[in-house]
Amino acid sequence: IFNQVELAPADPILGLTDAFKADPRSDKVNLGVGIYKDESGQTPILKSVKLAEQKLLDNETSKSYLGIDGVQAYNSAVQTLLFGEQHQVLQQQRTVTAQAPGGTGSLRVAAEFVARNTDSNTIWVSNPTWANHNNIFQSAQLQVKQYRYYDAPTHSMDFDAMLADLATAKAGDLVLLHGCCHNPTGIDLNQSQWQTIAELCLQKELVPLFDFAYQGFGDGVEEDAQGLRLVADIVPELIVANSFSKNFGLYNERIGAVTLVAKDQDTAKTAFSQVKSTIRGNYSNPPAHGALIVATILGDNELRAMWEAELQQMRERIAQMRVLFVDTLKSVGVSQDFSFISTQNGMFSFSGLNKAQVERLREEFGIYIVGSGRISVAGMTRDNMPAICHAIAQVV
Ligand code: PLP
Ligand code: TYF
Repeated sequence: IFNQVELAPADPILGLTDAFKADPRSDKVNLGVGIYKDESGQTPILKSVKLAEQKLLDNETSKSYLGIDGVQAYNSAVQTLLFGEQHQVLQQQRTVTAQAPGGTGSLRVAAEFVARNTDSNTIWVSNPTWANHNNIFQSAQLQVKQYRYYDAPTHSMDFDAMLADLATAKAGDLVLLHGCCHNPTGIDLNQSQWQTIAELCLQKELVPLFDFAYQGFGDGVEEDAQGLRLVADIVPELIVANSFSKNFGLYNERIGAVTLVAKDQDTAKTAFSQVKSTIRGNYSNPPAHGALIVATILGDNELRAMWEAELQQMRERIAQMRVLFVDTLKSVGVSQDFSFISTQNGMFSFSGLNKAQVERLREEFGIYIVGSGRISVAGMTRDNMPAICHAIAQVV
């Protein structure tokens, strides 16, 4: 039967990493995949994570299975991180959370839960969005539609177009929203836009699905959750798929969670039974290590403060690289305006570089950028910045 199988296309981002690894040039730079690098170009284990792991290693007594929904202390820590201590959706006990393998696993569980248990079969995603969204949702039998989001000529959000497209959605449709640090554009909704989207969802009975993979990489842990919290104040039902790959640097531990907010406690409980059924049919129950790390850090004042400081350091380094990038481009004589990059959020910016320019950067200079022109600013350092900017000066 295997001879009937057709070759799958490579992931546009992870495929680029393979090409990067195979490149023999020693001065190559990977600005493709969204992985945080420190000033020396490494992706370090956070100190708070190492300390938590040591604690776990010293104290663990069993490797017995977790429950289907994972570590309880983790799930409640996730809820507090998402909504804050006081939010009505927690006080009214209409929020349920299951640990899941990374943001990707959380999105997949959420999508499959919806597809199998409700009349909803359509999800709206921004154009552009993270390439894997299509793949995940289609694998879960959802139909994917796009809403306009980005205005390329002005490097800014086209909010009117977003509203116009979502106005054509039908009751029960899901709307994927990036909680913060939109991937790939780095452009987020402001508070009044969040309010407008929340009211539209309420009025048209659309269900927001938040993909929250970068909490703390925009303005701060609490600040980045303002959009989610505001929407949760207004709509009766929503879903969150969050990830700790980036903000705890736990990429290969595969740790995230799927959270449902329902209109009341009973509905939440019943829905959760089906979320667990979905998990059972996929991987039965999640791996423990990542969840125990996160729960240990968030449950310990000292470790939590250490983590927040480390996260702040990552966030501030990226912000510095944005400014340095714009300044260095100017100083090497690039007249094209790239100033918009310094005001965007998170790891990514849409550079506006076209396919041919991206190709030349890779072939002639060993600088790897996603074909769309998306740059992972988190891969820039003071050391590689001059080479990056000189190369861009050659291709624009
Ligand atoms: N959603 C977005 C927007 C992302 O950029 C990523 C990146 O990895 C994910 C989800 C997936 O997260 P994870 O690696 O935890 O599966
Ligand atoms: O967008 C990125 O670069 C990150 C990492 O299939 C990533 O989100 C990229 C592709 C993929 C999984 C993770």
